[in-house]
Amino acid sequence: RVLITGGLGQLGVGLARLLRKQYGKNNVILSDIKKPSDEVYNSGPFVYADVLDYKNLQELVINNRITWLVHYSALLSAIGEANVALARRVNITGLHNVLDIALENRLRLFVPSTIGAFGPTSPRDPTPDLCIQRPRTIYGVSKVHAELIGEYFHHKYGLDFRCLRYPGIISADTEPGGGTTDYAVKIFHDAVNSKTFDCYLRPDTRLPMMHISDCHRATLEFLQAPAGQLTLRTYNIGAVSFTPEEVAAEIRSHIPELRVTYTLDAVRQSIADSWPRRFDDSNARRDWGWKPSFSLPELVSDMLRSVRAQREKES
Ligand code: VAH
Repeated sequence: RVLITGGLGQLGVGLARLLRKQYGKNNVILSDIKKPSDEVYNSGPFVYADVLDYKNLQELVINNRITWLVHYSALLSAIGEANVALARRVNITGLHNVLDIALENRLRLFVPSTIGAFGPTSPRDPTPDLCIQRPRTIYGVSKVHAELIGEYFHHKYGLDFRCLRYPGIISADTEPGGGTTDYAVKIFHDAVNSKTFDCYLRPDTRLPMMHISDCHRATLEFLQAPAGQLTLRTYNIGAVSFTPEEVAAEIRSHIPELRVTYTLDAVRQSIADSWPRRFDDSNARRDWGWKPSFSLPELVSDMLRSVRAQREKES
């Protein structure tokens, strides 16, 4: 059975839906430290779980016979820079609790890493799996630590630790939570609602991005990959890579009147400028058959369709 921590963030509910299709509704338990919507309560088991409370987590894992743990609890890039002390507690102490519990209970542990695990001295275009990693955010530092200590637990104690470095994830009906790549989600809502969008990054800021469906499928396929196929325990996964002006141009092929202005946010621009421009994910493609399915045109038309459908429902 699967436990997802931080389940009410951008990714948890959608991943739970996919895993429940595969393994049955009652075999996937969503958890977080806040109250979910009625819809989430009704979609399958939800429990309170605080990754800073070791005993609470240990009790949950044992009482529910958990065998896989997906650890989504974390403060992401810009949010973490605004609260470094909390980001350190959740992203590092919380991770240590989860590692110890995974080891003690012999769980398969999935921890996401990120394009943010690279920094200004990493090769940026493309960024390979193995290279210099000196990130300049507490988020990136904590995720490099997660990669290193997770791989250490794997090699020393045999923990089945698995880690994917996610690009910026683009979703229509779930809020992103980090702040740096989030412009690429808001642009769709603003294009549909007001046909004007103010972007906090420069027009030529290229970042690796991925449709949320590709992210969930990659996570499931990687979790199901036979251990013998994995030559690494941490993999980049790529899909598309675009700039604000490129995604705006693609949206204009559907909404020609879209007007985009640029009001720079220096903090988020400096974070974006330290991140990869494109991912080299050849190891994931070779070892466990990773292949994205949403190109930029497909991502844009799917996002506009979803945002319009949401607007219909709300109106
Ligand atoms: C952020 N969307 O902007 C998140 C994610 C890799 C990007 O971490 O921080």
